[in-house]
Amino acid sequence: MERTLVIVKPDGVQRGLVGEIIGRIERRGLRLIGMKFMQVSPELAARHYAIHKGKPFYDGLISYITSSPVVVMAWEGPKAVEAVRQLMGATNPTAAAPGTIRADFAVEIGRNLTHGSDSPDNGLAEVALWFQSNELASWQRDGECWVFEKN
Ligand code: D4T
Repeated sequence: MERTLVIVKPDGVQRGLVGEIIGRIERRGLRLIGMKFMQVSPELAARHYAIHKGKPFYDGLISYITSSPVVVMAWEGPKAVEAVRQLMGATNPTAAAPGTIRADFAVEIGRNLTHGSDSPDNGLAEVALWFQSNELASWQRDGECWVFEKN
């Protein structure tokens, strides 16, 4: 069972795409275990994007993610990381496959609507960075056995 952190970034919230994005992940069959609506602090943004510090797009990335509220979620399931990355599409929306969130709703890499963890290890680390353990629910969706072979 993997965990992945998903962020509906400020453009997704401002453009009214929260329900659309959550709906696609929900319909895929993954299990939502945590969700909050929040304004991201510069400190949290810097920790989340620490790997990009020093890159030319870093300052723009920090001001974008802190510019307006986001919806942050933790999702769980077998291959959850890969499944969410596939739903989102490539980082650059014009390189994303048709039918993905970024191809369907975005055009610019700096306004690409969503974040999804890029590996199972980062999924665990990012969920731990953004959520306290008491903000995560341990539960099973009814009918999950029809999506997950083992749970
Ligand atoms: P996130 O982390 O937001 O899900 O994006 P990805 O995992 O798909 O892509 P990433 O870590 O390589 O980039 C993080 C974030 O930086 C923005 N970005 C990236 C940008 O504005 N210009 C760039 O040239 C790159 C590479 C977009 C996503």
